[in-house]
Amino acid sequence: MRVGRRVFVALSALGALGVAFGSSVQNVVSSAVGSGLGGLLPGGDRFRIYSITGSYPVVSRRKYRLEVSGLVDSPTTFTLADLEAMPATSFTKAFQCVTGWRVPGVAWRGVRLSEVLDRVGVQSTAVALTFESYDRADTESLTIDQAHLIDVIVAYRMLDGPITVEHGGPVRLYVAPMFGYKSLKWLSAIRVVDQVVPGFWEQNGYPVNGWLDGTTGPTNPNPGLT
Ligand SMILES: Nc1nc2c(c(=O)[nH]1)N[C@H]1C(S)=C(S)[C@@H](COP(=O)(O)O)O[C@H]1N2
Ligand SMILES: [Mo]
Repeated sequence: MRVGRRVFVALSALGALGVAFGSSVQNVVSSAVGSGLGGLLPGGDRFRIYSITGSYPVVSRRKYRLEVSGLVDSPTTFTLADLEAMPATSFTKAFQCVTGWRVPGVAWRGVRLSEVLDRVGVQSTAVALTFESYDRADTESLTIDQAHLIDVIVAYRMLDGPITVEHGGPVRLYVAPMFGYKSLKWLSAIRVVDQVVPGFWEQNGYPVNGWLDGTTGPTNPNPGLT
């Protein structure tokens, strides 16, 4: 489960600043770009801030839009206020990157992805979702079944505040049962499609099904869920 040198070189060619896979490089990068509130946590329990593009797309809370389209009955564009007006879910869980770093006790709040899907009406031919980012670089995928897990959320709060721009705010995906790369930042669009389309990290070698326990599926629901 590692991204090879070829990929790292490709990323560098793209001007990647925030993505590095050697731990020493990674530490340099995380201190260089800052690590938000995670930086206040003791010891090694800190977020590394990742950005494939080397910069952060800045989208204001007022201008933020989430477009949901594809195999749905009612294609819908959600504002942040729309998302905040929907039933909210909050829980706390460790955030884990596949490269080994881990941040315990991260608080999240958002709306379940299943709730968003119910609003637009997923059609019977749907198999998977693809996710797009305002960075126009990262993409992700989930099967329809994975998208209905109760701890897969469209998140608008993290670490007890609005999600900061470096952490993917105003809105990011948070796929609690999977490694961090599934939790796409700066979420701009969700398309309901008829096949799984591997996302950016998967095209570079990470498993499409990024379960934290390395097995075939979640073992137990998130105990911290409220
Ligand atoms: N748009 C976008 N989302 C992304 C990434 C990225 O580079 N760009 N990196 C992923 C990876 S590998 C991880 S571990 C987490 C890191 O989240 P953080 O940057 O908030 O620490 O974001 C994920 N989502
Ligand atoms: Mo990651």
